[in-house]
Amino acid sequence: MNVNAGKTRTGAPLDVEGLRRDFPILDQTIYDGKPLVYLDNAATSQKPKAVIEALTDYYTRYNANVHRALHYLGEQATARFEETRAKVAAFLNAPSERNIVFTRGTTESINLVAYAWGRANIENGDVILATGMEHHSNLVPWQILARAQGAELQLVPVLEDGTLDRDAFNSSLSPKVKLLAVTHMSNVLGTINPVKGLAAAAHEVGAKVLVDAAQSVPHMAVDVRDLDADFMAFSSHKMCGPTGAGVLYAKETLLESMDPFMGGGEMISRVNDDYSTWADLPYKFEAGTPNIADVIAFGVAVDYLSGIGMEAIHEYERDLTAYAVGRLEEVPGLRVFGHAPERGGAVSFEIEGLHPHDLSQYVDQQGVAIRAGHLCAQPLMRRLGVPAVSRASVYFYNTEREIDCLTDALRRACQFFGHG
Ligand code: C6P
Repeated sequence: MNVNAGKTRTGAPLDVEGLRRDFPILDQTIYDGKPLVYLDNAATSQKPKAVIEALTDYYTRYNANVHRALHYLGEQATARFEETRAKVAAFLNAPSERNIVFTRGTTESINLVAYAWGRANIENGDVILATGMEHHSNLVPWQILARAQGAELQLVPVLEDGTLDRDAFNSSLSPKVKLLAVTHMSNVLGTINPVKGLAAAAHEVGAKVLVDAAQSVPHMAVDVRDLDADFMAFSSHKMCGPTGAGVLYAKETLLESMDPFMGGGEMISRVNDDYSTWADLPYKFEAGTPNIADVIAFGVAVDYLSGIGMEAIHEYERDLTAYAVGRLEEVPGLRVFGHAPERGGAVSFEIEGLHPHDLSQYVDQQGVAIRAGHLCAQPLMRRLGVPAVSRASVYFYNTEREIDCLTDALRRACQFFGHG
């Protein structure tokens, strides 16, 4: 297994040990001296020193509100804040910074679309098409919208191998479908959905397409123009940035046509006694003081990932994930959920007869952090026939040695609980 297949921009293999040194948190032992193995990256990634320092730097050198202060500090803060917008636009190959709205994260971005676009565009009898592998964040806002507007929410089924049922998708398409809301990469199955093809088919019947990119943008090169997404949502904290910052990308014509999501300071052009006019894009959708420090540090995270190269990260993780699936399946009684040919590094599994919470607590005692639960995907859990799963999820700083630690810990868990 060649886990060094990921190549950086210079063509050199990914220097994983070097990259790990950028992450102070990884260099520690926990409990009675166990080296920390962090395999819960789909929940949130760790942060490199440069990102942590950017936060301190903002608060120690140029803390000020943005877009309003005419003093030195305010100008510094505004410039750095807006630099992140330009970096994010370039990272996604978006046409301009006007397409980039800062939010608190994926969940808020999707809710923004559900309220500001959905309430004006979804009518009684319309269909919203989502899939059976959506995170609750890309499902519950559509349930609320469908109920409010008298629309129908349909879910494209998931096949046994963890891919979408393409035939069912095709036969669900009709002019009644006004929105396709689809995850780019499943946080449970790891499946990478063929979003470009799905979007093209949805566009043919006149639907708009929202891509939940919470798990894809951190791990692979994503080009919004190539995918032809109308809306795309993702979070900073899963891509080496701080929590509390995220992005809604949207096509400019759509943002122009939409009313604001929230009213308040910053999002207005003129406020009369009884009505107001709105600020230019994207500020129309950024009411109130934004999360300045975290957005600035998010820009540093984007630089950090760009410096490594998203293709290199994706390739490295593809090999590491294949290694992880192989090693996990050697554990007696263990079943991995999802074997899509195109997949990312979220690997969910069960060991027959062992509760995922007991399992994750046991491996935690061995120094290995994984996640257990329904992973905010209860409809998918029902489809898989389980109440919960265990999940290991990798990032570019994880190694084969850490996967071995996980599998050793799982084997010990089996012995401890009297299995195998
Ligand atoms: N999934 C996980 O452990 P927020 O919380 O807004 O940053 O992201 C929500 C979200 C939306 N879509 C997908 C596909 C996601 O994976 C997540 C977050 C975490 O799987 C926390 S439940």
